[in-house]
Amino acid sequence: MKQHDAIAGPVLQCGRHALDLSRPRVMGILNVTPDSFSDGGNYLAPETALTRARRMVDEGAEIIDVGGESTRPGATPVPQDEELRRIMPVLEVLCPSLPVPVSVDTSKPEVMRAAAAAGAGLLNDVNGLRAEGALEAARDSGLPICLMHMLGTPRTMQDDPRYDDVTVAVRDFLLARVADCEAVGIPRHRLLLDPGFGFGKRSVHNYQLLRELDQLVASGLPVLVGMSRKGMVGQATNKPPQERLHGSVAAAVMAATLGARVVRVHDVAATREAIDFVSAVLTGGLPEPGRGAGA
Ligand code: 7PJ
Repeated sequence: MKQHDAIAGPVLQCGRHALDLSRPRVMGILNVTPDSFSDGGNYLAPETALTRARRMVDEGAEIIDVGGESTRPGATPVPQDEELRRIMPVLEVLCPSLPVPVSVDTSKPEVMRAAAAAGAGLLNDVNGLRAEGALEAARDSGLPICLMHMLGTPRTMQDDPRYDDVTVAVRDFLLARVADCEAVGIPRHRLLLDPGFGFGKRSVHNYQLLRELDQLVASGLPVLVGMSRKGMVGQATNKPPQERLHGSVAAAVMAATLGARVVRVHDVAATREAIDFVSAVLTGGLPEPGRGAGA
């Protein structure tokens, strides 16, 4: 990769925050789904969410991704009112308080509208704006949008997914979604693309997608990836989810090296350190304005 490729990059306007993608950024995951050991009703209190989010920012997260609907394989959909009840109190505290944009992991148009009104900085839709009304809600928000590829729905996606060539299928799908976005008036400079690791893919598909990530990067749109603690990491390292840190960091390093601009992770501090090293190599060690050179 030529040095100028590594340091050129768009600046996304995420509400009141500008997000410079001239080097890879870390998105910290903040789940506000109910504690799986309880019977529900036990959501993350906004103050607890703020403490967790602030800690991720201190560790180097430059986006916080808030999600109120589990998209794990086999998960059943959460009704809209329920999703709003989970995330809105958290967004109302986080959006005005954090020094970084808050992204909202949702596929529902009404949740997108409410999130934008509460000051969210980015919409992250694992369904690629395919729900009825989602394109329009995303357009009206004025926010950047991450379009992700998923085969099927979270409930069905791991039922025997098949592809002729997964990289071609994912790229064609995402570019068709970009065209659909442009057709309703969402300019491409507001879009990010995500191959959707683990969403309707076997490990062999996930590994090919990562190996060939440069083909998605070649679209010219910034690429976001989420592999943190996923099955593709566990499959290679033979570790349960809580012990997938090192494999997840390796996945983030590979993605950043191949040109990904955002990595969505649980373990911010470790990922940030590794990604800072990748950035240093790609930029030839140019210090980033506003950040300690660490020399
Ligand atoms: C992703 C996501 C991902 C984007 C989840 C998990 C499952 N959003 N939301 N990309 N994964 N954009 O974190 O294991 O890969 S939820």
